[in-house]
Amino acid sequence: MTDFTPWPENLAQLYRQKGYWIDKPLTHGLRDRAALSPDSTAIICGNRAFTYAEVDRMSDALAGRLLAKGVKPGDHAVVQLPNCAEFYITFFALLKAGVMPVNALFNHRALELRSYVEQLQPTLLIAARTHPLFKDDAFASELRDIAPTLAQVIYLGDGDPDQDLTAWLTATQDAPSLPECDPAGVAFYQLSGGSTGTPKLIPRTHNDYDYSIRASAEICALTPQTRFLCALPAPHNYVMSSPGALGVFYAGGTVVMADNPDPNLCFGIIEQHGVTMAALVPSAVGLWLEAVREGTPASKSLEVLQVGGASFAEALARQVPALLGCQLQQVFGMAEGLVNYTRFDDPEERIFTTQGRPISEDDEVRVRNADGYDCAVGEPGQLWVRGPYTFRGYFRSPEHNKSAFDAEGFYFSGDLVQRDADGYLRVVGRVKDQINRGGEKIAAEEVEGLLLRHPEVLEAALVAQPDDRLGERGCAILVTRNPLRPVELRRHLMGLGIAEYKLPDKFIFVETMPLTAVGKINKRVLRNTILETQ
Ligand code: AMP
Ligand code: DBH
Repeated sequence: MTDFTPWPENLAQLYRQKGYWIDKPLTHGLRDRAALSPDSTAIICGNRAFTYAEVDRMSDALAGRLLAKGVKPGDHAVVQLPNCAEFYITFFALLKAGVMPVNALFNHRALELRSYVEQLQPTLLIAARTHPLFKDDAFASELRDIAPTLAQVIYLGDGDPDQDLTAWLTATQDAPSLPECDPAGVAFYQLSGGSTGTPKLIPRTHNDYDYSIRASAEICALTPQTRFLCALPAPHNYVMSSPGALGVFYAGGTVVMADNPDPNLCFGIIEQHGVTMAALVPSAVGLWLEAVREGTPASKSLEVLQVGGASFAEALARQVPALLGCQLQQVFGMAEGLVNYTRFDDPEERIFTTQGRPISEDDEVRVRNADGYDCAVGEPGQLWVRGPYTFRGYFRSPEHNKSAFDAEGFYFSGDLVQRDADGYLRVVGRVKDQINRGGEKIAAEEVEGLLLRHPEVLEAALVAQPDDRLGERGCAILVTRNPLRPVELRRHLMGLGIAEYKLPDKFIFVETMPLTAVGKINKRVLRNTILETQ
């Protein structure tokens, strides 16, 4: 079972030749900025501000102390922090120490964390005392049973300086000696929205991720004057790298943190800190537009609003410049790699009606019909892609990799797209068994598996139901032995430790499931008949 599937040598060579892969550690942007403009503000987090020099020094300190405590280059870490400056400082520290983290979302619960710990067998866990699972030490001990390797646990907000993250960030010595980095190797694991029973991990290398960040920073015209609002969960690939916080650090700008995208919170932060750019999912844009319609003045400083993560209705897209007084940029990306942007000099029509075109001229995008043949321009088909920052295999998932990739290493994202003559894509549907709930992805199979663990549940299917606010919501359709109440099923799922956003919004009970010719539950029929009538 491979941890990481490398690109074939001929392509790796091409990517270096073209200057995409520059064989530098992913921390080089921060290092360069700390040298060039040490006193510029890198992060604003509540009433705290951190300069580039401070972020660099604090991440050095943490890296040095971790290594001194026996954490080794090549080790894995599981990190779960809220949206705060420490999230980035910790990320840089781990990369500097050669430790490969996965950054769990803050709304992940026991089930997700157990899975990451089980898969990665980390030596290090960094979590927050404000998270319900980490109020005391019980869950960390449970995780130690799953991964006996887990020797070091540090908490944000712990009373004991020996295990308090903030204390570990304070330099006690001069710059520590740090290990050499292999830029062709894995930097960290990104989370996949997934469509299978267990959450899949995506190995991202220094070279590939760094390229996507540099190129994104250029496409999005970031400068040291950029003030970027990070109001989506910080570990999300979108706000990390498209161009996200890492793009902003590379360009020497400022990342302004917000807990969530609520306009009541964000409009004030934007005003206070002169935010110039924000990244949102469509459901949040809906709330921002509504706030302005109801009389809240739009921000004067905001120049660009990025929208991505889920389908964005054209009617809403058209309202963005008029109501929010800024440019719209549509972003269609995936933690697995490929990212598309509309460009600032595109005609408005294109910005309103497409999800952009790929970052790189060497992103090889194929739109294929169900038989595997290339589609004509404009014809909807399956999106397959390979390129300089699209991964080549999930972490230790040989079976799944067989179906996710073709023989030439093209990755099938599960999206249905239309491509125009200029390479601009429009996302028109999906074949993966996933619910996109306001940008939060839910793998149907995972929730179905958990529902089936209830003794009264005989059959279970999770399907997407259109929703005005979220775009889609999850609807569980069930055959049960005896009548059950939704509250019992919710309690059952929460008892298994599932993240709350994965809970079905609705439960429907049926006598029998419609089946396909081969005897699988026919979700198309469920969607078209049962949901239509509810
Ligand atoms: P993930 O696997 O969690 O990184 O999610 C990536 C998926 O989100 C893509 O494969 C799409 O299904 C969806 N997605 C991302 N951006 C957009 C967008 N702008 N429009 C429609 N779907 C999107
Ligand atoms: O939804 C996503 O995963 C996503 C959206 C926009 C993404 O990973 C990205 C940009 O990089």
